[in-house]
Amino acid sequence: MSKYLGIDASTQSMTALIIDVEATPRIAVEESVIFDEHFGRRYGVENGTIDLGGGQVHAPPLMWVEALDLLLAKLCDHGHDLSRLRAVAGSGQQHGTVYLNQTAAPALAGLDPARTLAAQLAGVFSRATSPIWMDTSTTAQCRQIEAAVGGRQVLLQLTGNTAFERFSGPQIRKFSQTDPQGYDRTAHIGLVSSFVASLLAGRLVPVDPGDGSGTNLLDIRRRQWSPEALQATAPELARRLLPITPSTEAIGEISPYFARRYGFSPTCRVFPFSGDNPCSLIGLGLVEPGRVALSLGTSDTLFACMDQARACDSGEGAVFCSPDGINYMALICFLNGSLAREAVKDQYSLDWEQFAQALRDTPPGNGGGLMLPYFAAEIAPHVPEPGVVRQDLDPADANANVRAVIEAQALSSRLHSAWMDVPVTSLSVTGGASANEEILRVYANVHSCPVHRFQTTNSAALGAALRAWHGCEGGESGEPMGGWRETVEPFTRPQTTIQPDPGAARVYAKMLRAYERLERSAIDR
Ligand code: XUL
Repeated sequence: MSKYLGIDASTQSMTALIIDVEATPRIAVEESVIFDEHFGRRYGVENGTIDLGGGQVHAPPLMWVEALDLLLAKLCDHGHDLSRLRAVAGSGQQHGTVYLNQTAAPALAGLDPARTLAAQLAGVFSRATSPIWMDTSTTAQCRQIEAAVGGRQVLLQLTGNTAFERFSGPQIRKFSQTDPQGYDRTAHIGLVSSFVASLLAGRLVPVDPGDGSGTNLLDIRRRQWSPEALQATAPELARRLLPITPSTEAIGEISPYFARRYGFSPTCRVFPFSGDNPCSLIGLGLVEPGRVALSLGTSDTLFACMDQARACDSGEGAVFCSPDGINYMALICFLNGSLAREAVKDQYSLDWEQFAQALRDTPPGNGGGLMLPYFAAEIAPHVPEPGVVRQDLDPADANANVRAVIEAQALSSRLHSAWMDVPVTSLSVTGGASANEEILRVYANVHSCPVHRFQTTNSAALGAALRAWHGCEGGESGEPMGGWRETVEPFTRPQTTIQPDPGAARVYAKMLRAYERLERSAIDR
């Protein structure tokens, strides 16, 4: 058996990617389920999420359950033989928490292949909706947790991160405070990643250090839950969290439900799921310190591989464990990613081709026109309330506004990644918007470096599939027989490279300061 499956449970969709390593290693299959298309009305989601107001953004975990059945049924309908899969691993949107009652474990263990997952699992949740990474409603809980561990610096040193609104710990604390009965009914708390892995394994699966480091609960150097952070977050949290499991070790075999219903081999192994960004780190081949990547998805993230957990003092950047089991990753997350691009596209009634044409028709620097694209509250820089700011930019000029939103995103990615202290000599790009070459040209010029694009824009699902392959190649001691470099190399050869234009790069070097001043004045205000 030479095929490996990666599943990415992201904000707006669930994707399956199969690699075949039999002869020349290659991507054999990519298939997605878009949540709004299938579940929009029934679950009341828009862009895969439910806006509950006051900065609260949730998603229904039962929708993810249904999406998994649908995704696997689609693979079978399209003639893909799942019995050839040797192992599966996955990735999930980071930070989102899933709250399960005591019926979850027996329900997972007794799944009947004649019925859907959703029909059998609708009753396992102690909270109907899961707060996700776009939720900004927990500022009070962030400060309380920092104070309870002995201060912001103590939490930073311990977990690698200051408290962030979207991280799981502050979200769990808020739930325990605002719905104590619901919290009492909660027997287990998982992340999106560990929850989807639990469905596949037919039992509750622990969190891996990659995704665990996005909780404010993990001792980042020991790669274990931190008793102090758990204590500071919510009552009796330790008994609600399963112990952390290493990212590189299989957690068991696939549940008989999937073997009987979709034809998986009963010996197909399941590896822990990790976060989408940590899996993208692998899927883009960042398995040694020094290289930098950019993901243009629902959120935009810029990240780098590091050999040490170097924390960000300003509280803007995050540090996670790499699921390679060795390294760490530095990450900066911009909430106004594709949602901001789409907002501008829709405001001027453009399609994506017209959006790209607008970039072709306008000059680098936009004649001095600037935009702060805070269509929603922003993570980096920390902007708690939405509000778009325009400077020397005519709101009626569609082309200039298109250029302004992309230039703002690219300039901001340069400004806010300085703390990583990793020289950006090239950018490996992924995510839906990386299909747009004009957008990438702006990034190449702003960062004054080549931008590489790869065979797939689904690097998180690819990274998950590569993790499954690498895990199966491990010897009995758990030591990988082939190194990570050999695993990722065949899949991470650039397909296109966009070189920077020196003239445009000079324009942006100047513009960066003007953008920084505008950003600062808006934040101070
Ligand atoms: C990273 C973050 C987002 C989510 C959604 O910290 O919040 O990138 O992982 O993809």
